[in-house]
Amino acid sequence: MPIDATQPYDDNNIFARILRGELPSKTVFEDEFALAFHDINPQAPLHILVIPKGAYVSWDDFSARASDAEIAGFIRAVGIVARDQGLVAPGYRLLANTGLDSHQEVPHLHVHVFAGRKLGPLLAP
Ligand code: DGP
Repeated sequence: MPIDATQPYDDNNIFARILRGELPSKTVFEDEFALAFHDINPQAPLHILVIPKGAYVSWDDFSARASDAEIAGFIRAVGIVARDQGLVAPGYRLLANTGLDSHQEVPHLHVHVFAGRKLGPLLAP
């Protein structure tokens, strides 16, 4: 079910539980600000999720409330993940679903990194 991006943060959402180590994930990168792991249901040959360590529901929440250090750290982490995976030359797509119309399902900010094939037009018809 898509979530309302204006809802309060739910400490028991699935990505909060991954961050606490209560659920497993196939981690590809971790630092002070971010964790990156393979999506459980990949939509491209490579499909990684990058999440901030802090408790933010969505891109909206993060961009409004996160500190400058958290924002810089998170954006840099996304770039590091893409570079580490060798994606700069072939190219990749970033996506951050936010709220109901976007069909955001997990209420903890996550940036999708898609790569590994020609990704086609930006949006489904
Ligand atoms: P979105 O629709 O933007 O909220 O995408 C949520 C993504 O999260 C979706 O592609 C599937 C992925 N996902 C959901 N639960 C889990 C999980 O437990 N582990 C991992 N690795 N990914 C998950």
